[in-house]
This record gives sequence, C-alpha cells and structure tokens, in this order.
Amino acid sequence: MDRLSPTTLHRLPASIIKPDYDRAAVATGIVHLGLGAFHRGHQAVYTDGLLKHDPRWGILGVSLRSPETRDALEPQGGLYSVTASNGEGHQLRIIGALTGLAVAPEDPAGLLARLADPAVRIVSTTVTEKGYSHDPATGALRADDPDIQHDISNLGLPRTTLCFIVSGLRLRRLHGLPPYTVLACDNLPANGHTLRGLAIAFAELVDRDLARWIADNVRFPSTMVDRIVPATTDADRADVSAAIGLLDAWPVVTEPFSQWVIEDDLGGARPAWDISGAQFVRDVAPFELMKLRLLNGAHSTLAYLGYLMGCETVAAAMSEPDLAGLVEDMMREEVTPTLPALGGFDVAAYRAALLQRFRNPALKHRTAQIAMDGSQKLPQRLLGTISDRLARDLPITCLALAVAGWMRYVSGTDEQRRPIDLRDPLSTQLRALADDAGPVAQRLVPALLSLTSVFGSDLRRDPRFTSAVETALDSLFKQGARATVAQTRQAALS
Ligand code: CS2
Repeated sequence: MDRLSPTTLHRLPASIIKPDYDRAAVATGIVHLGLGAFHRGHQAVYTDGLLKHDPRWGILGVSLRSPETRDALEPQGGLYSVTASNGEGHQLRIIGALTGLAVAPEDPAGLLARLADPAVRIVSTTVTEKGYSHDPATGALRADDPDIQHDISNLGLPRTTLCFIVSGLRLRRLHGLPPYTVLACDNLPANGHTLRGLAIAFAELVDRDLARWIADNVRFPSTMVDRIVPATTDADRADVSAAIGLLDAWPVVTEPFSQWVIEDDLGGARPAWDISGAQFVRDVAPFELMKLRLLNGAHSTLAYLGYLMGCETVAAAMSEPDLAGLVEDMMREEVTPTLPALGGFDVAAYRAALLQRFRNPALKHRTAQIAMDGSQKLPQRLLGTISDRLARDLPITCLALAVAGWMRYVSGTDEQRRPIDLRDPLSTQLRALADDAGPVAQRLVPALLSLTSVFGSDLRRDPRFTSAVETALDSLFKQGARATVAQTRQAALS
C-alpha cells in the first residue's frame, strides 16, 4: 500500500478533509515540545484550521524521547490523519500543520538553534505532568532531579523541557531578539503560571539576570485543553489505512469533542485559534478546575477501579453499572459543590456530556494508560477536591475510594495476583513502600501518605481522610473492587 504523503494526498476521497492552504507557503512559528497523540489530535488541529488565514504558524513538532513519531511521519511529509468518531459515524481529516519533525536527544543544540529563530514566536508543551520536573503537591522545582542537575551544567545540551525553554530564551536575549511566548498545554492547574514559576526557578540556578529578564518579559498564558485522544494502536493503523486507501503509519483516533480555553495573554504572538473554535478568556482557572476535577478526576477513578474490576477500557468500565453510578455520584455530589460558578455555564449538562464521552465505544482508551503516572495526577484530580471538602467538613466517600483504588493499584498485583505493570516516575519508591507494608490497609495507607510530594503534609494528619481511605483500601483488599464499589455506592446514597 502506498504511503500517505504530499504526493499521494490528491488520491484521497473527497469526503476526507484535506489541508486547504499551500503547505509550501507555511512558515514555522511554533515549536511544540511533546509530539504525542494528544498534541496531534488537539492543538495541531486548531492550528491546521488557521493556516489558510495566517500561514505564519506552522509547527516544528519535537519528541523529547523516542524517534518513533518522527520516523513514522517523516516519510509522510508530516501529514497524518485524525479520525473523530462517536461510535456511530466518523469524520476523517488530514492535518498538514507540522512543518518539521525533530527528536530532541538526537540534536539538542540544533533544537536550541531553532528556538532562537526569530520567526518562532510560540513554544508550546504537552510533556505530561512528569515533564515539568516539579513536585506535584507544591509546584516547586525538583532541583535535585538528575536531569535538572545535568542541565544546570550543560545549558547548551538540555535534557529537560525546562532547560530547553530557558536556554532558548537565553539565546534570544543574547541575540537581542524578543522572547517567545510559552504556552503550557498539559493537565496541570494554572499550567502557565506553574511553568513560569518553574522556568524562573530553573533560570535562577544558572543566571539570576536571565531569571529576572524572563520574569519581566516572557508571557506564560495558562490554557485548558480537552480532547480524549487514546494512544494509537496497530488496529487503528490498519483501520485508518484501509479507510483512506493509503498507509498512515501514525494516525490519531479521537472523539468529535474538542475544547481549548486560552488565557488571553499571548502578547503580539497570538495565532487566531478562535477561527478553529478555541476560546480566549481573561481567566482560565475556573475552566481548568472544572475540567481537571470532573473529567480527569473521573477518568482516574474509572482507570484504577475499572482496572481492578478487569475492565480494559474506559468504555468497558462505564458498562459496569455500579462503577458508572459511583463516578456519576462522585461528580455530582462530591466534586461539583467545590467548583466556582462559571456564569451561565450548565455544569449538569457538562457532566452528562462527560459520561457520554466516556461511553464512546469507538475509543479504545485503556484504563492502564490513564492509570500511568498517578503520583503526578492525583493532587490536581482528586486531592484538591478532597481538601476543599474537608475544609467545609463535607463527606468524601467516593473520592476516598478513588484514592484507595490508586493505592491498591500501586500495591503491585491485581485481584488474580497477576503483576501490575506500574508506570510512574516514583515507581521504585512506590514499590518499595508497598512491599514493605504488604497488602494491609492500616500499614499501606500511612506508608504512601508519607510521600509529601504527592499528598503534601496536611492530608496525612487529617483522621477524616486517613480513616476513609483506610476503610476503602481494607475493603478493596478483602472483598475486591466489584463488591467495594457496589457497597460504597449504597453507603454514599444513604
Ligand atoms: C487522561 C487524559 O491519560 C489521562 O490521564 O485523563 O489524557 C484525558 O483523556 C484528557 O485530559 C482529556 O482531555
């Protein structure tokens, strides 16, 4: 089968949406760090819709680790397909926004040179929670991280996102160029603000003047990003290639829904992404909180408890009535009351839409994929909601079970005693704590709560929290996830 590429593009059926602009005339105005499926199914799609009107914003897509995506997309001239499907129908679109592909570790100095290109006005990131080299509970830089330590003395050969951003800015300052705007697109609260603090903290370790220059001159708007984009599977490759009659080695399969809310603080470098449906707003915080606590909080709950119940995907977890009911109750009763009012926004409709999105049978979104990196996700997805509720002395029954679900998951084996493939930057520590405590809630809960980078120091001292999590984990160990979910749901309702 021939490859999808600029020379075969014309062969595609008319029903497939194709780039409606002259790709040869597109300049590279954005360097994007973290070229995963999410970026290609989200920001790159918004940018693709804009290039006809403004060709300054092509994207150099950078992988920070593996060459896989570059190797797959280079022979395709950067083209790939995005399939948006709700299980009943689907729409296929070819995205042409990637003007270049790079693999950072292969040539870090070359990437820095690109960052110093005056045509580049935005550097955006989807590097996942762990890519920020920070303590998720406090937002503080992990200055002792080995890669950060390496970067402090090798500014010209960065390994970390923070060093690429800061070293790129340093070069621009040296060359008398204006800085770029840094656009964080990860699921972190106040992502832009957080990244700004981390970039300045990193810069302070190497050059205080540079740190001040960054603080005074560089914009770091926050954004709320939302689209469910599971990792691409071999089945996706085969299905998409059959549908388009050309081989697409790295397609994106996603849902029709997409949302991007951007803090309107991009300075002069402001691509008109609103043409493609993005919203520019003064304050992103309420949107972020709503999305992180409702969508991502529910996602992680479905991931841990669903995995333990033997569900491979989110859609399968949603077909378990008690689990779907528990998540719905949690969103309505426990999460929603902690959210600030968003004038005129219908939260009940948003929740209903989320449940529908989770049920999308076209998405093979693996519970194990969402379960990854829990130590970096829990604080903003579940623990913040819990702290807010405890401050108002409100019950946390479902939320505590979700946290216990994570603890059961990191204990290392599933209910059939099969090993769980634990992927987490703290996996060594988690495994050691779990091995030491054994499958005993009264030991494992305090052991895991000692991780202050995840739990901070207040929650572990709050008996309302510790006893709720202990009770839930004890039941998960003794009765299993299915019975615990059913009983917790009954208890929460009564
Ligand atoms: C998911 C998110 O993998 C995960 O942890 O919860 O990637 C989720 O699909 C997106 O945030 C949806 O916008």
